[in-house]
Amino acid sequence: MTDDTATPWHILGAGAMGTLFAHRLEAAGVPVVLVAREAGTMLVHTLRSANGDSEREFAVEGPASPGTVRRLLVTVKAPSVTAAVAALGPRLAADAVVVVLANGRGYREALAPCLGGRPLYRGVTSEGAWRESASVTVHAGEGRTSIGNPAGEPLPPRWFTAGPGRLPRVGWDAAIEQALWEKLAVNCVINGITALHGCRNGALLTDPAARRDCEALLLETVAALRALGRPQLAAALPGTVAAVLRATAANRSSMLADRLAGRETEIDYINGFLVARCAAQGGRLPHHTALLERVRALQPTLASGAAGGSHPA
Ligand code: KPL
Repeated sequence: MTDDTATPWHILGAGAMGTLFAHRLEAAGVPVVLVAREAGTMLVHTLRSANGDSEREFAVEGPASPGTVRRLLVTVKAPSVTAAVAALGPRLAADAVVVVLANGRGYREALAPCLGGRPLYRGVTSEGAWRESASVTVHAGEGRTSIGNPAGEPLPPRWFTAGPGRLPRVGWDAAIEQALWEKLAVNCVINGITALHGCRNGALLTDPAARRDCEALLLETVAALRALGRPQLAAALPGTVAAVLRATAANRSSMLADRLAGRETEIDYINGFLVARCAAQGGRLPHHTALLERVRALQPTLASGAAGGSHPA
């Protein structure tokens, strides 16, 4: 039987979120191995936060390194999730736990063959972190992280309580499907516009042109959520978006950060997912569709492996 406290967590994606969780897990006594595109020996890595710098050394494996993977936290960006997990597929233990912590939705079907019947756990986080360099991550703001099984699992499993559940501000969410929809809706309203206007989140409250675009998208998202049978989320969304914009006013959204770094964005997995869901019911979202096309036109067609969160400064 697996000893849950001694089982290492493999973290796929050594970007901002991956390294943030690597530090936090090890600080809680949970062993961690980073999985990068290429195997290395060790990565000496610094986490910079309001409490100062903390340095740790992590083992780095490549996808094809030897050894079994029993616990996998996937922190690569949405467009890279399926290929990254597929590359690791042969190493996954029969009872492996796979948790995806990435913005956006729409990779479940593509991932299913790689999981071979294992459940897909999902996480949602509001932790703010950005990558200063390959060896430094800045933890810009504390947030909450929820993990759960979208197919339904009311109580936290042992792997959770022995692993991520030991971290502060990380909880099991039996209603993770609701949290995923809420996060998707917030990202639909904020991320694309900030990428397009090249502005920080707070400008969606203060800059007239960005604010107009934001309000149009918000109204359309509220209508979409109602049409998709999520009236409570729809009713709460204006307040939720305003609160997120105030709390992250000085930050760059992850999509703006991707755009500025010349990486592929998550637009197809955020606004694209909502447009496709509504289209399947015969609904149209003209503002989301226009944004989708404009952001797609800005981006190179690159595969991205770097995970990120929200970026200040
Ligand atoms: O999740 C975010 C992101 O940037 O991806 C928000 C909530 C918009 C904060 O920046």
